[in-house]
Formats: sequence, structure tokens, C-alpha cells
Amino acid sequence: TDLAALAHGLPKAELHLHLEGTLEPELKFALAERNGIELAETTVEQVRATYDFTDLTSFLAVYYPAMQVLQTADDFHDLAWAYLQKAASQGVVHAEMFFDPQAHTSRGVPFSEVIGGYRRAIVRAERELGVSGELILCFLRDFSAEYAMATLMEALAYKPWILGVGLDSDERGNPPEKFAAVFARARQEGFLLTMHCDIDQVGSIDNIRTVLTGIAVDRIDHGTNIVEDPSLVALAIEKGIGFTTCPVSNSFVTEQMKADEIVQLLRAGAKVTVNSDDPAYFGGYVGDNYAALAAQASLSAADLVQLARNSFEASWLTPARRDAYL
Ligand code: ES4
Ligand code: ZN
Repeated sequence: TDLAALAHGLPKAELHLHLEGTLEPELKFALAERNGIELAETTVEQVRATYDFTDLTSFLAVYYPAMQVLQTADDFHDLAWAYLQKAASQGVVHAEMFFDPQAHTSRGVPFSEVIGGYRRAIVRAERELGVSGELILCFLRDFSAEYAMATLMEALAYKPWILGVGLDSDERGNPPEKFAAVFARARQEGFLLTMHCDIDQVGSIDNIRTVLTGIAVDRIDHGTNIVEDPSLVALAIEKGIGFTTCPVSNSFVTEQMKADEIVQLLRAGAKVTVNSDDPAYFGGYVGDNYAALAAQASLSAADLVQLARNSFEASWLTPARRDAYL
């Protein structure tokens, strides 16, 4: 339809994308072969058959083991380059991309290989695709705060290549306050801050309150449960906080897109954005997410234009570059 074409064609920023979540089965096989790794599956269909997620835990149980094929800077380059080309084909002109260094350093891959490869793909995308890219370092919240702090210290050597820090993985039992000192130090070092406040957890409204008023993040990833508390929604709007929602991902980890919550935030005037999260696993890149939400919530063309506009407003582009897109 025209709306789906608009969803894919509108120039947009992607603000919630895990680079490790862009590993398509075909590239997984190619990297396994290059690195001499034996995989349990031998066909793309067999790999996709394991993508039978019912919640975050069942997703993460497939997501982390797949990363073993990523070993050298070339591997990380090839992963990010494939994503950036695909994103460009769905209207992305700017991408602020999460990466999970601890998913690699914890299995012996040096931080320098990870970030060196990703950075090379970003420089290439700028030159060959006209797409700008930035990295956001995510700490894995199921590891210790000490390991997160050590990772932050290691990242300081690469400050010009890292725009901000985030927090992802399993939220249960790992609330934002566990990382308060790490995020305070990150802010001191000049990084922008965001955190996943996931959507399938009872009581997540408390975590949203903590990240808004205590940690004082610049953005919230997911966070759609905030609609449970209208006074918090008003506070987020007053602070100009962006929300990076991921409808297709939501439908996997919670069995619904959270379309009502996303539209409620859109109508309230919050800087709510639409993103792809882990597109290789959930089967939808960012344009597909705009289209899926539009179909589910009967959005208008003007709504899609507003969502794309929000993606620049909630981005961490410099004001001059952001305004050039508005
Ligand atoms: C993630 Cl869907 C999701 N939730 C939490 N952490 C993640 N890391 C990658 N995808
Ligand atoms: Zn995410």
C-alpha cells in the first residue's frame, strides 16, 4: 500500500538497534566458515526454526550463543556494514547503534577488535551510503556493576567513537539503581545516557520513575509502560525525553506490539520513536516496524511523518544537524 511505501521511504533516524541483533543466518554461516566454527544448524531454515521466542529470556538464550561466530574486527565490520546497507534501503539516514562489548570480552574477544570493526563500517557508510552512524555502548545488566565499570574504563580510550551508554539484557532482578554509580561516572565523562525499561515486567513503572528522576537519563528505550502514570508522562514530556519503541520486537517478547501505548504517547506529544531492536531475529527492519505499527493502529500518513520527525528530535545529533532534517 501507499502507507507501507511511505513507512519505508520516509527519511528517518534509527535509535534502538542492537548491532549483534542484526546477525542474519546467512552471515552467521559465512563467519562460522571463515573462523572454522562448527554450528549446530546447517541450513538457514534450521536456524530460523530456533527463533520461536515467547519472552525475553527465550530470545536471549538464542541471541548470546549466536555471537560466537563474531571474533575479529573484520567480522564486526561485516555485521555492521550489512546492517547499514539494509537500513539505508529502508530510509535510515542516521543510526545510533547499541553494541554489547561484554558479550564479546566475556568470551575472550578484545574490546579493540569489536569497536575497531564497528567503527570501520561507520566510516564506510558515511562515505559510500551517505548514512551517519554513532555507537552507544550497552552494559549487560545481568553482569555485575563492577564489570560494567571496568568496561566503561576500557571505553574511555575510544571516547570519540562512543556517543553514549545504555543498559540492556535481562531486567528482572537487575534494576537501574544497580548501575547508578556507573551511569554517574559515564555522565561525568561526557557520555549521553539511556536505559532499557522493558515492557514485560510487572512493576516496571518503578524502574521508569527511577531512570527519569534518579539516574536522569536523556532517553528511555521501550518504556511504554509509562502510560500507567500520567504524571510521569507529563514529566517526560516536560524534560523532552525520547522513547525508542520497537513494535515488532514487542510482539515477540510480549505477544503484542504495545500499539495502544505507543499511539497514546504519540497523541500526548511525547517524543516517541519507532525502531527495530533486533531485526535479524524479529524479522523486521525499521521501515517494516513503521508499516506494522501503522497497520495495527490505523495510523495516517501524517502520523508516520510525525514519527519520522520524532526520530530526529529524539536523536543525539548536534542541533545544527538535527534541524537540517526537520
Ligand atoms: C534485547 Cl529485546 C532486548 N531486550 C533486552 N536486551 C536486549 N539486547 C538485545 N535485545
Ligand atoms: Zn533493545
